[in-house]
Amino acid sequence: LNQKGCVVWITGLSGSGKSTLACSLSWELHTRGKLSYILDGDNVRHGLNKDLGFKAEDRTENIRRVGEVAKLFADAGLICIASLISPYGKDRDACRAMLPDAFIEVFMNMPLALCEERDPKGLYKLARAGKIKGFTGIDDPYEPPLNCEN
Ligand code: GGZ
Repeated sequence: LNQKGCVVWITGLSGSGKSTLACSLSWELHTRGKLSYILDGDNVRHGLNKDLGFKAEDRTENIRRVGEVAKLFADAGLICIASLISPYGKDRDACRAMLPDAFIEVFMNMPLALCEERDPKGLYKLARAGKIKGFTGIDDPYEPPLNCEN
């Protein structure tokens, strides 16, 4: 395998297009003969992180575990694409610190109003109705990156 591993960390609101970008990036890399693997918040939360919810400590632990797994993939020589809301700057920075030379942070800079308009899973509607509490961007924080690579 003739490639150096790295982590591409995609952060942004729900519905901002993280998974779509992860998927097209993975395909583009594939067509160039590069091996990649996607770790998606929504998927990882069904397995490895199914014990975690959405309070601040749980999100922090979610990011920490995915960061550790992403590092393992990068050490193995893969391009690991992590796609999670990852709302807290300090949690993203802790992941960056694990791979200081091989961490590419990509910010999906999509206005909340547009994410909410798309609302692909109807979650914003539920959050506005008070049926989901602590939804990122509605009644839970999102800290935009200050040091992203895009
Ligand atoms: C944010 C939530 C919540 C709350 C469920 N807040 O658009 P989705 O559905 O498919 O992606 C969201 C996903 C977020 O998981 P992450 O692991 O990326 O979040 S974090 O990095 O903050 O740990 C959304 C769904 O889970 N979802 N409840 N309260 N998103």
